[in-house]
Amino acid sequence: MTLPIRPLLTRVFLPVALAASLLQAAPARADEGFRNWIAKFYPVAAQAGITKATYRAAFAGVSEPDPDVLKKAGFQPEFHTKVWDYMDNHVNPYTVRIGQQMLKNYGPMLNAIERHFGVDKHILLAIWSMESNYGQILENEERLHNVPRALATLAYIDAKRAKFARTQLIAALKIVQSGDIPAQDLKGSWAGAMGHTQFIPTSYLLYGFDADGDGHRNIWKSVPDALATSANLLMKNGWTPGKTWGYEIAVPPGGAAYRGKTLTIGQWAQLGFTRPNGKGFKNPGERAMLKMPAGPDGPGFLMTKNFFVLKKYNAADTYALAVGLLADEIAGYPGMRQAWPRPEGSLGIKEKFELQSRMKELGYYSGEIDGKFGSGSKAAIATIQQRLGLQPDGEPSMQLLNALRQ
Ligand SMILES: [Ca+2]
Repeated sequence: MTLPIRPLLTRVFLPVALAASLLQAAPARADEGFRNWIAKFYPVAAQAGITKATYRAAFAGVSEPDPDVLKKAGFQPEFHTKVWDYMDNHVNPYTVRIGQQMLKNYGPMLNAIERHFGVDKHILLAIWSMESNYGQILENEERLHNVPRALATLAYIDAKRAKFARTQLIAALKIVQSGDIPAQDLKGSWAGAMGHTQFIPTSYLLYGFDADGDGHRNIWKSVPDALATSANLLMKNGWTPGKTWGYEIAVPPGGAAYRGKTLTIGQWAQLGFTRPNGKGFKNPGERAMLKMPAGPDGPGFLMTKNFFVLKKYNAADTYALAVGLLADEIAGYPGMRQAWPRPEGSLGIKEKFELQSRMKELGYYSGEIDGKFGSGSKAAIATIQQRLGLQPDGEPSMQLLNALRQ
């Protein structure tokens, strides 16, 4: 499956422009409306047991909607990216190397969490990487939002997300009231995902876990608390200890017709599905679903129960697959054997690292060399494309890399 791609301009700049024009249209009235919204929401919060003192603390100094939330509502990157680009962004030499470093740094703690919850520590490291780049995004103050303000903004301006935002806001207020974290430290993404493992407030209330024993469930500052909270979520949603998430498989001719079907591993083997690493299957009685995330011409995977537990974290197949593949590589297994069906002229992961290094050498790019093409890399590419007289779509390509090699 090739996920729908929209041109960069509508993806990034249009919502910004729209949001900006909305703000410019009537800033004073918008602020007043927002303050009224906060005042009117208090009785709803009070019904959920939120005290006036908690409410005041949560909204101290908040008088305007969060402008960044206005910009970002309406833009969800995961749904606009091709599967191989998504995998490159998340499963690459950088994320594997840092994961293995963290495995060393936090070895005893990870072993303790794995023993307590029965959840594979490499899976927890992969989730940590996926969610916050091993905590790195938490160091970027610009990306951290006051969670009650962000959620109130969403509830106020975004009709589609209002129900979600109101529910999360109540949960966020309960977190403030619990004393686990001071109100001014309740930071998260524009949509309320918080801490090292990016829990939304309702999930935090369900699964938050104090692993370092200081009496607080602190997923913002405590790596043990954050990873134990993820392990708790997976355990409570049915993670089977000691089992994998699935297997990469070579699909026999005609096998793609079975996409989405669930059979036992033994039945798949009888149909001619094999492991590209040449190993046999364990657990022939285990049931598994055939997934081919890049379509009938791409590699296949047999997904076992734990894959579907990973989807409790994020419902996208590509997310759960990236967690599984990254966990395997952090654990020291070789990566995928089969190639994604990339169109001719597009870049593989090695070329992406090279392109970033060259852009950095030439002064177009100042970010991390991580193979990840986020907005910084894409803006740099568009600038170079413009200089070279190419279509400035911001997409990395062989044409661009060759131009920079000269
Ligand atoms: Ca703690």
